[in-house]
Amino acid sequence: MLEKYLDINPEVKKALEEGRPVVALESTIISHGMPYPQNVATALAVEQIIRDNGAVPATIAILGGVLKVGLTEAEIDHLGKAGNVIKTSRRDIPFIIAKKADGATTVASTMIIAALAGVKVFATGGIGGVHREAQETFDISADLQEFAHTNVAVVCAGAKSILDIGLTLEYLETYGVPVVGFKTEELPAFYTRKSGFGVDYKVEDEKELAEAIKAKWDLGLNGGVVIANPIPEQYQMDYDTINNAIENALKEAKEQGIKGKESTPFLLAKVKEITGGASLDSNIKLVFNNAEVAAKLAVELAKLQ
Ligand code: PSU
Ligand code: MN
Repeated sequence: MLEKYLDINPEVKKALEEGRPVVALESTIISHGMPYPQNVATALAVEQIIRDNGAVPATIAILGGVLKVGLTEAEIDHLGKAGNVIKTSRRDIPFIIAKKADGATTVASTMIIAALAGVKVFATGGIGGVHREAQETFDISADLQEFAHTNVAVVCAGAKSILDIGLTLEYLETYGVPVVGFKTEELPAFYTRKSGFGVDYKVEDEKELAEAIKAKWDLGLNGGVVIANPIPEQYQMDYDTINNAIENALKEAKEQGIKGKESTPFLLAKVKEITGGASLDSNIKLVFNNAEVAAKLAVELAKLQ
């Protein structure tokens, strides 16, 4: 039945059958998170980093209504260029299938498709969360509910301050989602290493992380894990520069009445524009850093199976 919907590329399929490490990657970051051509160059470089660290990359998207696990270079290029690829979260998946459309998967839908394929580890830049003023707007990313249910470990660079980081952490706590700091006690804030918020647990290496994740799922404690990996020191942005840019982006979004699924892509593009591209450079570097940790985590998890 699943085969009707799911197309796992031969290399990924073989790795999964042999119990070798695989790392999932999302595609909204390609279509809506970064401009062309940096989006495509980044996606391809991330795949290479995953290979260099001993795992097989599986970029996930929906193409012509088929759930794809593992894309070709041409398919990644198409997602990066197309401009009409639909941002696809949990609610959208069945309709993108029925319409035989192209969908770029968010963290939530990438987790769903990764879990269907049996991929346990996923690397990205930033996850969605509880937006500022969510008390009024109810804007809470579907990513958070996915973490509550779906067994995939996601390496990210913490929560961006376009979000309300405190409320995002409260939400995750309520749903039993561990927020783990990779070699840090402080939750990183994407462009910067510091946020002023702590993590639930600091882990020292990928092996300890793999042991905790295995124990969680062995015990039937279903759901994802947020692994917060700080941007390398040399690439982090100046705290005030980035926060001013975010404040201005939020103000503009409010003035223009941006809401729903448009909100996150709008804010990311605005922040990039305001910082003159510096935020894009940081964004690319932190994704590379996350890919490396995710690959090493997948290697450690494979050893424990
Ligand atoms: N944060 C980023 N870059 C991104 C996203 C978030 O720094 O590309 C994307 C991810 O795909 C994430 C999605 O799952 O935005 C969240 O969108 P929303 O807030 O509409 O759920
Ligand atoms: Mn939202």
